[in-house]
Amino acid sequence: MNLFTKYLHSVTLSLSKGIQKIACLLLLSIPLFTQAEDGYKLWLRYDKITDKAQQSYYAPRLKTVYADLSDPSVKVAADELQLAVKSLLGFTPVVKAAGTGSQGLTLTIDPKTEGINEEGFSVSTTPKGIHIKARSGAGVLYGVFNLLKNIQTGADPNVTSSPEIQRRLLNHWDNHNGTIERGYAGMSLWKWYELPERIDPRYIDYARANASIGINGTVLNNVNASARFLTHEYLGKVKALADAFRPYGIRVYLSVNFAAPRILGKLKDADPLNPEVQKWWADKTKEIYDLIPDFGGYLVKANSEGEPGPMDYGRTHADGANMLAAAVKPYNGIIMWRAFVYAPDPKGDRFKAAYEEFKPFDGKFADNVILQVKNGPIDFMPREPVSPLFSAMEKTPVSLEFQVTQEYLGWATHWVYLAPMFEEVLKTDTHVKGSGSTLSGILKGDTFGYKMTAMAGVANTGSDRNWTGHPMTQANWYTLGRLAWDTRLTSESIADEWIRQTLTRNNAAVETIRKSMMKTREIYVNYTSPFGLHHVMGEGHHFGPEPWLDKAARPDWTAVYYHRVDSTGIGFNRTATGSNALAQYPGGLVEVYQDEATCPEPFLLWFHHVRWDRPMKSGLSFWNDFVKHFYEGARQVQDLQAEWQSVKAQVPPEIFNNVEARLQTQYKEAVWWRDACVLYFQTHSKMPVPAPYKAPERTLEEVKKLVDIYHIR
Ligand code: GCW
Repeated sequence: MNLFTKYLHSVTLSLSKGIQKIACLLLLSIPLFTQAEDGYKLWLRYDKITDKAQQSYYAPRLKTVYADLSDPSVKVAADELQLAVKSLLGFTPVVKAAGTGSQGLTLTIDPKTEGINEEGFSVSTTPKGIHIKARSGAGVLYGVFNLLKNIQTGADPNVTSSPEIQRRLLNHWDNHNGTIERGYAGMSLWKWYELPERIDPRYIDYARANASIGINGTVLNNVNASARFLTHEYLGKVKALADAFRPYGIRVYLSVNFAAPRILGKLKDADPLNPEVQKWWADKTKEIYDLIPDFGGYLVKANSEGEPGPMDYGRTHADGANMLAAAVKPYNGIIMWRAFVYAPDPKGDRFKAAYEEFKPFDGKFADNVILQVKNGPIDFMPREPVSPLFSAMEKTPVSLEFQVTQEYLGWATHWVYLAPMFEEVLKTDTHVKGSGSTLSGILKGDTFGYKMTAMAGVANTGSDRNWTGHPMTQANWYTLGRLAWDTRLTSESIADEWIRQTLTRNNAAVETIRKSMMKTREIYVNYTSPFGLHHVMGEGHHFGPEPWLDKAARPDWTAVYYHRVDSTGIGFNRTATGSNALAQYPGGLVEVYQDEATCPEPFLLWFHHVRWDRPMKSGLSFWNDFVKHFYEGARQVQDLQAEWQSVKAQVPPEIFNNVEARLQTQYKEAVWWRDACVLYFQTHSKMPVPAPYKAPERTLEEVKKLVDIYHIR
């Protein structure tokens, strides 16, 4: 080898070494660029089916799909099947025109199908095939998603089902600038500046996820509504979203600003009895329906927390709602009028406000108005008794608003599975027509014969890759849809199916995770608000403990207004000797709560001022039991940590790490809650922290400083 060839040789060698290095680096970095299981796919992961019996049962039946693709919902159902079956069973079904074969999966719309309602479906298996029948395209789509769920959970695919509630909605509190009121999972999903031209593929995944759990409506914007959403420019953007969601059976609704005729229309007022105002709404509504023929209607927060409303002009809620109802009536639209209304009254009881405001108008609302009521009388606390309005409005349909985003339940760092809370609310016996009159019976229309029914949840979604920030709280979005479809479902069964589709199908791991999930809400209650303590969170941001808060812009935004602590005890007397809010309930429910001796302990401080030395069921004094709950609650977060560690090998690593880290934060914050509440209430009870618990090492003054970190003052 001469010198030159030697030189060439070494150059090539080092070059190839360099290339090798680059290749190695590239290989190593691939995982950074490919998508790990990070939660983006939600419960639509369609993890491979490994069970041989299942494979051989489903494979022949799913090879061919017979469907009439001219219906847009059937078309997306067939698309979903292709995507899902490829992933579940490793092949892509062939889609053929309807009626050309007998073996395989048939998707049929038959408006005369009996035994189901407009959105219901039936899935039935035969020796050679599977048949999905429905009265509408949306029904077919729901049937397909139900089948896919049952394949993944190993359940019987033969199901006939219809939704119990007609309108099953997400309420987004999203603002036009991309922020989300009480949103903890990033920014808004809606990229207003890109719309209407660009449809982010994420909108389609959002629609798929919702359709898979039966959600059929979305209110796109915050109830503290900017009038901007009603401009022609924005309506074009809303139309683009409505068009994208329509095949998935999802209608679009808007929150409206009651003063829009003044703000946008430059009218002198927004008085609902002013004919010019009425005309403005009629014209605006026509403009909307010209663009979006199936537009759902308006959601309205009026005369609440500073929002404009009919009372600004001496009119009533009924005047305001009925004026808007008349505008949407020609198009079959509806008005969802929120009952979250409470005037500041230092001597009053906010608990009573909504009932006092709306009860007199029962029967005075137009027939396309539905009153939207939060589950509890105050505001989405970790545990509330049900709002007395549900049993009070016999002639006005009432819908339920849950909060899926965890404004008062630890934002996106605390693992709280909300299904047990939703279930507790829905199964509450209101006693309105004797015992057994559950809240779900009222919502479904059984109790008072409503023609219109609805259930809504304030969304916990955002631009985070995994949609909800905390991977485990995807289950809360899932729950909302499932329960609005079927209020009889149990929290356990919902958790089970969610875990099997989202995290793992390993039975032992499913059981561990499900058991953890089932405990999370009570654990949160234990370390933040045992025995019905409520509204003791940080001012404004509503995070962390601030039970000492005694001054705010309104008295009913302080903590002391609610817990009424003094040297004798704690709790709000809402019986006849106190605010008498209890009297707003039907007699049977009054009986449940009115006697301190028999009132269920989880609701004690909602209705009674309880003495520190009151004996509890546990045998402990109230003070000792109260303190015990804070300590045990914080300790139980450590149980959750250990249980989560035990499923490490069974869940996708990125999700595992995410939850593991959030649990560390949760523990830290649970201890913060514990120390803050115990130290503060102790200044009133003057009683020691009972053994075996050790008094917090930090002082109350030290703990008080922590909440300021969250204040944006
Ligand atoms: O819970 C309170 C929230 C407000 C919210 C309001 C409401 C949208 O703190 O942020 O405003 O309820 O439900 O209208």
